[in-house]
Amino acid sequence: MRAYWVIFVIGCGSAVPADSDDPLPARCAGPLPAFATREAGTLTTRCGDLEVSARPLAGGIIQLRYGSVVERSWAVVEAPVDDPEATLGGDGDRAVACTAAMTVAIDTQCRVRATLADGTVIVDDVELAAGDRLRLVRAAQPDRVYGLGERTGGLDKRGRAWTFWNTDAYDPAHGGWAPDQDPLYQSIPFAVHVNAGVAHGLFVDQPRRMVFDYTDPGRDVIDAEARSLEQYLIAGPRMAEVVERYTRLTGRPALPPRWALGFHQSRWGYPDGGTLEAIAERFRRDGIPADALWLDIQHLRGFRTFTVDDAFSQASLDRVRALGFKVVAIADPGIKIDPGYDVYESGVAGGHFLRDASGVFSGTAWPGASAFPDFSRAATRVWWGGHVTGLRARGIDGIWLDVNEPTTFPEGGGGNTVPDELVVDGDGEPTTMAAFHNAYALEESRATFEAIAETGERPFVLSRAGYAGIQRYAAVWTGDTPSTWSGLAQTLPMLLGLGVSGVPIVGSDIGGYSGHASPELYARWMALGSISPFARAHVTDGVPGQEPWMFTDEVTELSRDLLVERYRLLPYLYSLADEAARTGAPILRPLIWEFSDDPAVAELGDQAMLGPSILVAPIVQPGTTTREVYLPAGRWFELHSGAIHEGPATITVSTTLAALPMFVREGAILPALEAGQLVLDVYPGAPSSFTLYDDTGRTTISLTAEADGASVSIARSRPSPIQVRVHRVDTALVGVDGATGHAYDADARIATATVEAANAAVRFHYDPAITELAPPITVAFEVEVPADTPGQVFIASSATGWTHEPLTRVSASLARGSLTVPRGEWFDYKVTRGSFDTVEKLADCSERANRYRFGAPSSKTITVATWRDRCN
Ligand code: MIG
Repeated sequence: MRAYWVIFVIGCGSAVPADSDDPLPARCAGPLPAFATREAGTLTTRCGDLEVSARPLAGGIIQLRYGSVVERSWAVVEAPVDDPEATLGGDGDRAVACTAAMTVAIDTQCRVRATLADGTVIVDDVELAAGDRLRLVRAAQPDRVYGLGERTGGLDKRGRAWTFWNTDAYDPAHGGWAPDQDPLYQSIPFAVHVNAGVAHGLFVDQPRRMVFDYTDPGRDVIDAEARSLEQYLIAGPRMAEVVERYTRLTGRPALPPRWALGFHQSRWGYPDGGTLEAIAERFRRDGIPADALWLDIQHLRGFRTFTVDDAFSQASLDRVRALGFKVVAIADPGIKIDPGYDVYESGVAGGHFLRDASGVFSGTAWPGASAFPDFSRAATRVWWGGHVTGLRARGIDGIWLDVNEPTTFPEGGGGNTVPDELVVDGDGEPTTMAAFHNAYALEESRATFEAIAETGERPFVLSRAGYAGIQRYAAVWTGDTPSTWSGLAQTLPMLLGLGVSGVPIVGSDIGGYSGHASPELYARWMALGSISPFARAHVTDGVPGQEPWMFTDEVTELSRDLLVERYRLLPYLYSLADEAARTGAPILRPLIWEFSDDPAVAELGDQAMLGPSILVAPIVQPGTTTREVYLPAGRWFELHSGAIHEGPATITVSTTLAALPMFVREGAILPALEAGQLVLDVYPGAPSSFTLYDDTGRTTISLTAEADGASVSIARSRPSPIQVRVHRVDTALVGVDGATGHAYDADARIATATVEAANAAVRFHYDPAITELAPPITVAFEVEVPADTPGQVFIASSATGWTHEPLTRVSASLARGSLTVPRGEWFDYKVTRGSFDTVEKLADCSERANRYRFGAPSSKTITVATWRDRCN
């Protein structure tokens, strides 16, 4: 395909259009200019060969089309409805479309100028070039650009050109994608532009090769290998509204089954069922929570998709499931060309594969010569779906769609794809792979999702590649992120960008894909993973596994703690997934999503909000002992201890290897699960509410601070016990109305009440005055010692200036006691018998690194191996 370059050009060079200072169209009521026509709700203008039209849609969106070729959309699910309030007309020599939110004016040269109701210019065409490709140069660059799907770089996407072309981004030099590599696997041509805190969206629905270029500060360029561009201008004013509208257009995110939000363990590839069983048993034995084990291409018979090698017996998979694990299996699109293999044969018989002049197109994938299904064809999606349900019937719970750019391996390595000129069905409107490429994985995901949904189950599909709308069917992971600090640091902004792009269920390979992560890197990655919507450890083949116990005891233990905490918060995460499914809001969001008026967070990409209420500040740099955390305006409570910080403030927190700084925003309502019981941690402030979701339905919880306490109301359809915990209550609890019981913990500074009724109004009475932001707290110790340990046992800690504080010996091998330490801070300690001459040592008598703990209510049993005076 040769691109004819520029049939039609107007405007030129860098000249700023003469009308850039023209007043906004005063009205839309004037007569239509001669170059424009109006048909139903669409305004169409013509300039030479080019046609540009504007169609206001109900719900704060204006659809713009450049070019007259109308191609079917793979992204848009909502049949467009004209905006009944819109007016179409003329304003002098411009054709105008006016809506409550936006105005579009098109001049005699078909240049579009769009403004928001507040007068902000959001589209200002200065140059259009159309032909076999389309190039738009626009002035009025937004202050900030967010989203654009899966991208390297910072949160704000200005300053670079971004390519939309799904790519197997593997670079052998890095063992994954290279720092700053572009494009990666997903193409989501949706940006949230922000001007002076006001957000609007631009979605260009074109799956062909395309570039958004933001490198020139004065002008944006959209350059597509397409004869037409369908665009949607989406009104805000907040990011939440833009993404709500965008996901109404392209489909709301699928709600995954609850287990999908648990922890997942994967590697390329567990060799047999026995290994899988051993991994499953180890998780249970070590008390590390996990919900799913993954089968990479090793489980296939000779890389044949939808087969399971004999090494993975049904009995073995059943035993894994009996231990409470789900099993997710990979399904690659490259189908081995192999007469005798039923998937290939039925694919040929049904005409399901892409074809070239010589017959079924053959490309090289893992099985060698492979055929590729045409997922743009309804019958092919049904055929694929039949194989998916076949796997499901064999006990595979979820499907992992990999290499679906689709990847082919050319001679010499490096990811390539099938030829652009192959013809595809296009659901009865034939086109080519050039037009379908970026949507290939979307339709593969659709086929997979719909087949499982058909069985009545809620599907879980993970897809590497995708296009706008992928959120309807699949979770997304960031592909082959190298196991490097740079890989880790680029991950959080990438997850945030995906979230803003309407894809809420996102994660990265915990530990990185290339492998050999250091214990420190793995620990930090586990912390980020533990707050990622999708949390899966994975690694390439031929390197050590990245199970939590493959590093040091310290890393095993902190991984367990991080995952236990994730599981404690699962009711919150699950509710956020429900919110995402209802509104499109990301689970992990940039701070700018919540604090659009705070310029300090506009580019903040190393912190995030987990839902509306928890600020997280993972550590993504090596050798970190402290990190700065920015807290926007308002009151913040350190999650575990209740220590208070008044924002706006930049605080410095210490970062032991186990640290994952998390702060709760005033007004928060956090559902959690503790010992099988539902708990609501509430932080009264301005009236707030939260919708709790579980598989029985939704519960609406409202919270208000009162002059003498707090009110909590709970509205749900059936009764069951809930514990409500109010943070913070610094002086005694006077009483609680509307609960079956209540208690006050003076050290934790928490008031607790138990509620049983379906609909409850609980009133806590206490003096809400905060006496001290972070009063000291008492932490309990339980120390197991060798039974023949003589005398008393002590704790020496940095919190008390390394003096030796006695515990009570409750039995020969157990001592208990407590220490008063700074609330919400880490401290170091060691166990002694009263002096450093008797300090604890490791079993091999080597010096033990300091133990550390956090100043928060918690209990932990530790074990002393031996003592210094026993080692010689
Ligand atoms: O060509 O299935 O990103 O997660 O382990 C590599 C093997 C194919 C790439 C995926 C990776 C997976 C690997 N796959």
